[in-house]
Amino acid sequence: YEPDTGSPVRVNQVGYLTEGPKAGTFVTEATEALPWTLNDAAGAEVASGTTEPRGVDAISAENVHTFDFSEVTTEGEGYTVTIGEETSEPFSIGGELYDTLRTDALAYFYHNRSGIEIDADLVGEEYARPAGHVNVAPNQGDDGVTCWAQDPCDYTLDAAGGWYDAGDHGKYVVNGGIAAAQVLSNYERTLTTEGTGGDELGDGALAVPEQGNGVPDILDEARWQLDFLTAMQVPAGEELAGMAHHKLHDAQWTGLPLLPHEDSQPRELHPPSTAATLNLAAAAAQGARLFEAYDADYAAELLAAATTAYEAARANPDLYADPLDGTGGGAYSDNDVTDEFYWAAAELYITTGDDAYLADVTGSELHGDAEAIFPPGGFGWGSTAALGALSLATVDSGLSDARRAEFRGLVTEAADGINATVAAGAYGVPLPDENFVWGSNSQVMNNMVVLATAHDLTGESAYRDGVLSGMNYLLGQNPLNLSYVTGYGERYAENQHHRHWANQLDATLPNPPAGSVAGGPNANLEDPIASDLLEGCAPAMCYVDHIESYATNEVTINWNAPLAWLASYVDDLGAG
Ligand code: 9MR
Repeated sequence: YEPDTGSPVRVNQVGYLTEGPKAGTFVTEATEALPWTLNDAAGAEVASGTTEPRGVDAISAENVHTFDFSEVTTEGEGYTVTIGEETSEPFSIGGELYDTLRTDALAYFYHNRSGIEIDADLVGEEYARPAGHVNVAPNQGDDGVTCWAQDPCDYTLDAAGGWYDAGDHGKYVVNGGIAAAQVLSNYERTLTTEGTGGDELGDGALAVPEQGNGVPDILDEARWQLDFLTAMQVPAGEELAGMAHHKLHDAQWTGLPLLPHEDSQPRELHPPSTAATLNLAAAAAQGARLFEAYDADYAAELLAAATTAYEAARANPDLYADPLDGTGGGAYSDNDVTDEFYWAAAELYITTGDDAYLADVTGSELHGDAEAIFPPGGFGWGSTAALGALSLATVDSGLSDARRAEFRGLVTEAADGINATVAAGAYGVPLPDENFVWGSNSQVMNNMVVLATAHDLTGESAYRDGVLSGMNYLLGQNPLNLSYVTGYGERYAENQHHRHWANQLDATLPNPPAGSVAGGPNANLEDPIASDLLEGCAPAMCYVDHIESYATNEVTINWNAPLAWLASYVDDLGAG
């Protein structure tokens, strides 16, 4: 298998912000510097320079050069870069490059809602579908879901609603919680950062059924998931009351293609876990403070769920999900919950001002350890402390100035480390070479969130530049010359692993909608297609745009959530 990598001149195929850095990569055998030209849409040369040879690049195992045309600030479309006989894909220079990405990346969540009809008026005929898992045959509903036969309970839960995790129809609390939190943070950033906000995420901004209810649409979207998360709690009076069931999914993996309402498998709750419980506590605590202004009763319900969950987790601090419980749904097992405790305590402290929660943060073995809180390979569902530190650094709370400065210092220290990684590689990826794992694009994006937050906090342009370098990588300046975001760029991923965005298998079904980000290169080749086709691949080339390659090409809520956060950030930059 030889991937079609097109032109060796690699650029961000969407484009470059007028006021930002502008760099690309060229794949060549040549070792000496080469002349490049930037051409406008009519083919006229508007700038020129010489490349910088960078040697053999570790993530592609190819000899590469870089080029930089940051000095060009003339806005336009259809620019190309030419080096010798080779010409890049066309791209724009402008300020308004990311306004549609902001809403497209968020639309992903409505598309993947469970328990509600997806309305053609909101998404178009192609993507409309009946409600999934609401107890209409052949579905079994999530409104009366029973416990797994291997770990029975004597209650059922009404856990209808929420977002489907990914290409599968499972609903998981661990990554469901971080996804909800990052959607909430996308909104919360508009409250804490100057030059953001306006109506871009407000009521009427998104294609959701709650438009016009007086609540910002992004909060309506988050609520759909928060309601599911809180519904996963073990009822009062039961053993483990207040703990959250780890996940809910089909008894067996379902095949592709399959629309949610056509799934006939039994749905089952899997045992509670400390990680899920703390994830719920953190997300619900954050939701409580953001809903306060719109629905105080709901905010109180969320806070009650969060505090109950936190107490339950303290009483059951080591209930780990079974790593072997991976039939019909992913395991999401995690045997270290110090980071979840840190995150939940941080969010509860910000929302309540109760010093006992702050003491849990500062008493954590993670406290002050930038590398443990912000692992260089990026935070994620198994490493959530960063979310707490980012909130403590950015959101107004009862913290003293000195304490606040400590958390800000953690963020900038982490961001400096990430920027060193950006500078070291010819593709400017904010991810160490050894971290091209399952969902690598989300690791890249979460590192970009750290950089962007450092920029929000300090105004230092180097942090902004690191984010934009990551954007370039995601949108085409990479060893595959491919944009990982559907509908963005000239050559983009469009066969992501998904049960009903399955056009590759059934021409009557759609491709993923614009704004869906693929998991990305995974050097561990953890699915049959990847191991068949990609053996021996260099890390950033271990990817195939094939629907069956779930380990390189899936989509999930916890990957689109940072994409949407970043889309807001870069869209705000362009407007500024
Ligand atoms: O995102 C998860 C990744 O970090 C793990 O390495 C992988 C294997 O355990 O599972 C990923 O999560 C998948 C989940 O288990 C099932 N739904 C799809 C998720 C994304 O591929």
